[in-house]
Amino acid sequence: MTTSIDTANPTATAKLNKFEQFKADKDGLLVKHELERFARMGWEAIDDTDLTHRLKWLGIFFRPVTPGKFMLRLRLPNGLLTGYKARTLAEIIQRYGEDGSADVTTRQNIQLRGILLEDIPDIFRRMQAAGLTSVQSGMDNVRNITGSPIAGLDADELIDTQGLVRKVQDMITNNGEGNPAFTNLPRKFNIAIEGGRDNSIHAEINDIAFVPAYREGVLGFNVLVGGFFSARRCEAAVPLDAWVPPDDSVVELCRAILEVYRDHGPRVNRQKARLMWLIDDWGMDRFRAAVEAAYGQPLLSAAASDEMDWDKRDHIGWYPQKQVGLNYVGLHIPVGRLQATDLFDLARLAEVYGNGELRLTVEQNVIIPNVPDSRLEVLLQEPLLERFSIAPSALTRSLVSCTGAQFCNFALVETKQRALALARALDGELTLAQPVRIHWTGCPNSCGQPQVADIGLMGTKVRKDGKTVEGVDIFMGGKVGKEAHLGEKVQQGIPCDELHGVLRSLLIDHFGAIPRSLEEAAEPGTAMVSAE
Ligand code: SRM
Ligand code: SF4
Repeated sequence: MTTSIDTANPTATAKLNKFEQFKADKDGLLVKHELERFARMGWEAIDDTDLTHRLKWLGIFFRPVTPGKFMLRLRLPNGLLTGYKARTLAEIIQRYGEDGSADVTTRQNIQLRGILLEDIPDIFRRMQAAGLTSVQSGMDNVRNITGSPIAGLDADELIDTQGLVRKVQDMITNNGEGNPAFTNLPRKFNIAIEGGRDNSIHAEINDIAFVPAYREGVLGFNVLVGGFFSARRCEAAVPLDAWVPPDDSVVELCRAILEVYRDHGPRVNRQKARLMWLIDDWGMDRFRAAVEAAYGQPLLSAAASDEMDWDKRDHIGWYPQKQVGLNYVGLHIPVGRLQATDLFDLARLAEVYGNGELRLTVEQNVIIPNVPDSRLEVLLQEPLLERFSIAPSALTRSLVSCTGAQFCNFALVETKQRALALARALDGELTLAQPVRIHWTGCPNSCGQPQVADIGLMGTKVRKDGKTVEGVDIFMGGKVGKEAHLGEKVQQGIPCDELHGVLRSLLIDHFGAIPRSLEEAAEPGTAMVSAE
């Protein structure tokens, strides 16, 4: 059973769990005013709740795996970056040498590593000067808001979401200053605004998703709500039966849904606190009526169907834009990991060959847009593209991985390095007619989205030969793009040292992979598409 909280007083629950208690004691955002003091004190002297929880309201994550070296999670609405911003981030992590790196995340965002708390005041000043913020990016806040990474470039796009995504972020964060109206949600919250036809941002796994739809001939968005993954339960979003035009109505509807969730969302059990639990408790009719009341005007019913009718694209390679003579170039970043020198290089490429813009994808890759035809060939010869390829091999191409044991204390297994090594080894052994999307996630929290993958691997512990070893549960059947649906667990408890053989068999049996050894022995004329 869930407990609703008093609308007038968001902390008036009958029974407060530890998280609700510390939020009621002191809002996370308030540590903003203590950063200079924290920097002088050193992390060891900071109050434990401030250190391990409240700092996340500013995007500063204490990492128990690397105590003293913090992670900084940014907000990059719609995955938009510029060369100038990338260079600012590179300068920040450059100072930390081998400890400093940056990861492109599954919410088309960036997380910096190796950060020292004493540097935070200066880092925040530099970020502010570059138009960057990390505010409200962790804990019970709205995460980075996603949109098509080729918004404004795609000839087939229906709505350019860049401005709307930015406006929604500005509403939620008070233009990056921090907004106490939305810093005490019952739990984390995800919003996606899709303007293209291929569901590029996994609309179905967001708490609110806007998807393009024509209603009585007018283009706008149908609204889905309640999608989420958690260790306890994973659900695809369901229709709110609402349609909004592509204007400030989107911002207002986000505000209304967030207010309803903030004021009535369940707060007793954190495993049952995401938006879908409120919808379950109330039923959709009551939830919709409450949203309508907060919205302040009648909601139009949804359009009969949406316009997401394409298979999902991965944007790796180069493609002409809707602007004649311009192209976007999608670079594959292996498991999203970047070093300072990579960020400097990407900034340079964006400025020399494009118009200084960079875009990030939820597949943890980078796009350089606005490259004129005349500069494309030279860009493709740049040494960086040998590592960040536009034509990676089939399994490496679609590989996604969460942070895993290297930095995340929830992790049950190491993910990124293992994922890459296995994908490369299998690419060397097999040919595939099409990429197979393999997603790794280090624990049941599912940050690496194994449920959207062709093959999803979720870290677990396994008993083998009397010892506890790293292993995975295997998910299959995730479908993305049009008619997306979530995959299901098909095998469990596979020790990681047996995974190579298991994956090889799955790829052969279910995805038409052909061992290169057989291919080499085949008769001439039976050529297959190479995975490389
Ligand atoms: Fe996540 C918690 C990393 C996307 C579900 N996630 C965490 C923490 C913060 C745990 C921690 O404190 O160590 C991880 C930080 C590790 C680190 O040092 O990097 C973490 N999550 C990530 C990232 C970096 C994975 C990646 O490598 O890309 C992604 C950052 C996105 C961003 O830029 O904001 C990331 N996390 C996701 C997603 C995918 C998505 O949004 O599409 C999910 C599933 C979708 C969802 O939330 O509904 C996800 N993360 C979780 C959960 C489970 C939430 C729940 O309701 O139970 C947790 C645990 C929690 O919040 O208690 C979690
Ligand atoms: Fe950490 Fe687990 Fe999320 Fe991976 S899935 S980043 S291991 S919380």
